[in-house]
Amino acid sequence: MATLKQKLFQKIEEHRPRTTKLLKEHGDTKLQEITIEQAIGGARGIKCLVTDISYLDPEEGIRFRGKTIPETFAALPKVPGSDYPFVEGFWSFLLTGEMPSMQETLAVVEDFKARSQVPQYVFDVLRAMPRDTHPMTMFSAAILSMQRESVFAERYRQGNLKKNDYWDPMYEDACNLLAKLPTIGAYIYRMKFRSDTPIAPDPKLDWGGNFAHMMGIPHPYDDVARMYFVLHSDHESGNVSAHTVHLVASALSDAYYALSAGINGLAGPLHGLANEEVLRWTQKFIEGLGGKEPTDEVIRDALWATLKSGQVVPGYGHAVLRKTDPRYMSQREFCLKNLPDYPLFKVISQIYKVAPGVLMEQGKAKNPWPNVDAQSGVIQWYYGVQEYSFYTVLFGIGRAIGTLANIIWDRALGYAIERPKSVTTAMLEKVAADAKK
Ligand code: HAX
Repeated sequence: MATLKQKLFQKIEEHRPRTTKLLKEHGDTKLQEITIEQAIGGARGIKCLVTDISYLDPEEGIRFRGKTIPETFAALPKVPGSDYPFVEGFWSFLLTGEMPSMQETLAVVEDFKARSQVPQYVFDVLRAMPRDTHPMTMFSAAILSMQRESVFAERYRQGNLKKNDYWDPMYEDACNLLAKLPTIGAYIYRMKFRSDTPIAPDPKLDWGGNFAHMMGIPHPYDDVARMYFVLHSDHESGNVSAHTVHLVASALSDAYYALSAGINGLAGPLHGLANEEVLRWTQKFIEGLGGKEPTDEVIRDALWATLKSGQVVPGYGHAVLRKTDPRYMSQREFCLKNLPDYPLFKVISQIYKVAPGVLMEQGKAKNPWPNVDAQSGVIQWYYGVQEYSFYTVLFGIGRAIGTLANIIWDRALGYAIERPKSVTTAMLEKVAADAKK
């Protein structure tokens, strides 16, 4: 049986001629025209990134390597006794585009175990930080602190690494880093929020199962972890975290620098931190009810109060999606099955009923429907993770899977250092005036 790395290499060699041909024979073919609105408005919709790992259709939502979320979950090898798949198998699938067999998946599980030991200095770094430091800051710092381990940086420094081989040490860094992230995340949680009582990893467990074990939360939290990490892994390349990882790595910064930077982007309230904001908003709303049942009218008023104070409604809207996020639906289905009568879930569902109408009435948001973050916190809360500042770390562990898979392929296909062009406002004004003539 070929190892994942050998299989990946075969896929890379098969793929390379496609990229070379596009560049050499069709490099000057126009992809689209760019408007002033796009230049000022966050490069929205500008097609200037290439990835085969996932694609986000505005109506349908995400597909991983061509598969929808339900198709992905259905096809991946499952952890024995669980409804959810091995995250390790998903990693293999994202990297190669081929669904791994159980045997191939278990080989990745073993490979990750061999790479999973976190150096003591990482814990020392975390312990040296003030205990009230945000968990995302800790997570990013822990990743960055391990940069000295980078195989890519070391091999590049040695001066004999060829461009065609860049993907190889990038693969090593990505696997070494990924294997350690559950331990780091759980350590931050237990250190900060469980009276500094870290739990050692269990070498018998898979990546997701071990995370649940180290969090100290029994089954079915292991399934929650597996589901959560897969759902949050990738959302094509233009979102802030994925784009940042890609951008930083394009300078041939290694995976540690790149992922740490991406995590910093994920920490923004318009991106990953929205899941924290959703719970903050909802809990404040529930407190304000003073024990009364929320009616649609009360929810409507609270949403309007948020909008009128100039804030966004967290968990709603999306830069690309134009319908309810299938990642939201996937988590909603989990809630309907496992916690249908949980009061917080009922409130979240009621907000789902009311918020789109309010946002449509306000008329600003192009997408009034919920995104992934509107539904993820309630599951954590139900299983006892009620410290919502931790939620984005969970997102970050998942996001690492997609972004690291991407930068391995970036190096394999020789993608260039990223360098979009800027213009001045006066230049835009001239273009606008010339267009009117
Ligand atoms: N509440 C209030 N106003 C909203 C809104 C919301 N949920 N979503 C969009 N708008 C507003 C925008 O702020 C913008 O207002 P201005 O014209 O005054 O600037 C206007 O509607 C048009 O924005 P848009 O084109 O629909 O949305 P963008 O592509 O600019 O932004 C965001 C997409 C996700 C950032 C946006 O919808 C938002 O702020 N949502 C709330 C925060 C959130 O849930 N973020 C998580 C998104 C998913 C994700 O990345 N997860 O990690």
